[in-house]
Amino acid sequence: MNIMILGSDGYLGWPMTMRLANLNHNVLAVDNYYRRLIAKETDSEALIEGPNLKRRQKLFENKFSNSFEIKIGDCTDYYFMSNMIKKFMPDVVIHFAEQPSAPYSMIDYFSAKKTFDNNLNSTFSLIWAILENKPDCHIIKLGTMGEYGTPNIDIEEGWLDINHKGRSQKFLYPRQASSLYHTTKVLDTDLLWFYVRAYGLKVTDLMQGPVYGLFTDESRVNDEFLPNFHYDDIFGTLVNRLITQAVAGIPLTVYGEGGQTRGYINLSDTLKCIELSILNPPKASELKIMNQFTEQFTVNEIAEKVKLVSEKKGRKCEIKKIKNPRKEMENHYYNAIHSNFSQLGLKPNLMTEDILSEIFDKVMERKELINSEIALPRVRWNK
Ligand code: USQ
Repeated sequence: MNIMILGSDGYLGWPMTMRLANLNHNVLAVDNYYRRLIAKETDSEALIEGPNLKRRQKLFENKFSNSFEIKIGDCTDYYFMSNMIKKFMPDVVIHFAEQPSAPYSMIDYFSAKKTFDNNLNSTFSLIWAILENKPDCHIIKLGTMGEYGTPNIDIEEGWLDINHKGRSQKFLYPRQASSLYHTTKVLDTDLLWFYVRAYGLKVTDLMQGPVYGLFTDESRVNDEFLPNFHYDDIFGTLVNRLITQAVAGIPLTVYGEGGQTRGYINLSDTLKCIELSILNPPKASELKIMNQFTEQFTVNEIAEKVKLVSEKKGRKCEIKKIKNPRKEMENHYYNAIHSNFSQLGLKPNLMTEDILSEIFDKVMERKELINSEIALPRVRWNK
């Protein structure tokens, strides 16, 4: 297939680019290095950051004898997107090209505005470029479990059957996000759903939980192929952050009571889920929504797991509850359904001691490069 990946330089985009190229698809890798730029601007550089796409392409070709094309540009620019789609005629577009950080979106007006403009306009220009040039293309959009928030009822996969005064209808499951970043994902879903209804687009919207890890079939071959790895408070996700803190010998930062529950997924399973989505496209005029995580934990449970791995390696580890910089529920009901991907055949890589230990060892090799100052929260929701 012709597969276009928007956001190919990212934590998920880069491993996905290599995987699909190795599965012999024609892959077009698209990025404008925006995440690298805002990471620099906020003093949040990654612990592991590969070279640019051009240089990675060379390394990849040498090692795997496969290749992919590259286009550097801004996905919010309709003309850029439209020309690219007209030329490449994708069967599938995977849309990762969004500002991915909740804390970044909450720094100030300017970071909020950049998040809003980038995330909404990349989706909007993609929709129109597809409508006008390749309307049967399958759009796979990365959404987030955070769109649902933490409701006091079970979270279904995208839709909810409502019975009201004797009549019933299926609606999008209610969404109430707890950061501006997560809210842009809610708005994306609404936009896509409108264009699916109005013009018959084919869309898969993936509600993904926090991703962790470093290893995929390709990145195991050589460190040159590792994805970027953030551990700072702005771009780092929980598991990767806590592992890095344990390596650095600083207390693990549990925000508030630590009862916050989320659905987590290993990086290698993210790739598998997207491969399964490619193989199981929606029909025209269908919005498929799948909850993309494999198991749910509280922050406290994850901190205990990391502490155990660290101590088994002889490294003392302290867990410290600190004032929560975010506005979120700290003890709440959480039961999210995630059976669609199992039904499609996903065999999950769960968060075992071995899996955490392998990440720990790789981070340990870079221990001297960790800057403990950026591990502590710098962004607060309450001004
Ligand atoms: N947390 C801590 N200590 C930390 C960091 C985080 O207790 O040092 C807590 C947070 O308060 C939150 C939970 O851990 O309750 C998860 O935080 P996170 O930073 O790992 O995840 P989040 O901000 O929700 O965002 C991440 C990705 C985002 C993705 C989302 C999926 O950055 O791109 O969409 O995970 S989800 O969380 O399901 O919405």
